[in-house]
Amino acid sequence: MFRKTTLATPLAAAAALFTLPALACDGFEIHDGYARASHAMAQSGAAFMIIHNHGTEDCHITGARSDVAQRVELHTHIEDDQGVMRMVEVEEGFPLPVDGEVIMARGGDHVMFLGLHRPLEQGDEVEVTFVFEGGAEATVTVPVDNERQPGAHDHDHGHDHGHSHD
Ligand SMILES: [Cu+2]
Repeated sequence: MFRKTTLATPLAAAAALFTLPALACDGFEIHDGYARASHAMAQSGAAFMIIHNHGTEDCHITGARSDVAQRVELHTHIEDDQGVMRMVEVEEGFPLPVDGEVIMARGGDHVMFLGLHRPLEQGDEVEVTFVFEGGAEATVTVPVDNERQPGAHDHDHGHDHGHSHD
């Protein structure tokens, strides 16, 4: 008789770091991740973060999922014919080349939660799993911060990779 061992989730200890299986894409780092509801009682929400690729492979985010919502899509904003900014799904996903980054921010690229299973309450945490071309996946946990102002945590992204992250 063999007893199956279950690996403890490594996510608990490393909320802000990706954990990856040994597939092609590796070496990601995120900054300034957070999620928010579209408004109080909203059925939708979004997550924002900056993802750096410190690995050795060009990667491409092709999708995302989360247990917080029925559907998770990669979105961006485009200006329509009337000059109104609208959200659209980015079906081709976001490229993430070596030493490159994806900036998901208010008014731009973001992870969209459609059909929330539970309200995104201040202080909660949300897990988002990104799926990469080739099948690699990376899960990140971000805090819910409905009070964050657009751009409040923007900082100069001069590729100063010497700083530390906690
Ligand atoms: Cu959206």
